[in-house]
Amino acid sequence: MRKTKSLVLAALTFFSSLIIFTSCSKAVSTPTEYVDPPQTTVWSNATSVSINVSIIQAVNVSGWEFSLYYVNSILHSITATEGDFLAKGGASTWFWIGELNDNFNSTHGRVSLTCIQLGNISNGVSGSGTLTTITFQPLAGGNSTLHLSDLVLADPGGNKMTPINSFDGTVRVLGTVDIAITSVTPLKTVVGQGYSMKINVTIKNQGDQTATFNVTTYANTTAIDTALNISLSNGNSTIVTFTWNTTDWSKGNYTISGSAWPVPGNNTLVDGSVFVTIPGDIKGDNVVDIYDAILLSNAFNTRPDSSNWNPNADINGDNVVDIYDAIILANHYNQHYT
Ligand SMILES: [Ca+2]
Ligand SMILES: [Ca+2]
Repeated sequence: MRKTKSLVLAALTFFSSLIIFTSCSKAVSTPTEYVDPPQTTVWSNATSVSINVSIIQAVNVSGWEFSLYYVNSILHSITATEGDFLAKGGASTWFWIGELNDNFNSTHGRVSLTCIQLGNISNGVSGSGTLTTITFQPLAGGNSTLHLSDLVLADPGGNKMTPINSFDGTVRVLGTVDIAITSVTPLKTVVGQGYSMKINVTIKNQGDQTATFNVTTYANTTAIDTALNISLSNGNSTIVTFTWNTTDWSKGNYTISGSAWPVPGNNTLVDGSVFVTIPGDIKGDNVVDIYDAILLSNAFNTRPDSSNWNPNADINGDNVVDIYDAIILANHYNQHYT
């Protein structure tokens, strides 16, 4: 048993050494271009962000060329400058920006660059260095891959070298989060104690990235209802309907507000008030009497799309003023409180 284990261990050791040796020998012989650093993080309101494209394990290079693709809703390419690599050979160099194009296609921009040694060159450049520094302006929150493509390395004889390894990079742009409650609308202004009512809250994402947040509605300072994990893309609005069950709430006037959390900035709106009273007190004057009966009668058989709809007369909140509301009113007739 022990012998078998030792054999397995020996075999594993042999194979891992083989893998390490193979990958090392491959890495040493293959020139590799990479976005440097592999990941850069920047705020969306920064004026610019620069990244390098660098090379290692170069051998006898006299010219290089590549394209780099980026997400054009996240980044705008501003400029590119030559790095130190090819100038290390001592000869003059010619650096050419073939393309700084935000609109390569509907989603991506492309930077295409070329650099060669000038004159009658016998020796290229070996080793490592920076090929170029590319500067972008961040546009909006999100991630953009920086994809290296169409890599060319040439020797002084004008021969193309292969293979070339490459490693892409990423620019992560942190967008601004700006969630605003733009309206808080209680769907009735008078509610019978013990009944439920709806509150519509309109929320707008004024930032530059999709945000996920929660919204809580309040009566005075006490929470009514919370909607969790609302996801809203930038520039868009949504209406969330909350339910306020007034059971266990005292009679009286309440100021209604909505608040988004956790988000930075001013995200609370106080808008509208609701009077909690005896069921049937449609008028909201602390007594159920003939005036309330008249208001109910005026709205009898209506629904929310009716011209004479009175949401306060829909005492049980089922979107119709009918006999059931009249019965509730009758059951509380002549009741009052101070
Ligand atoms: Ca009344
Ligand atoms: Ca009703």
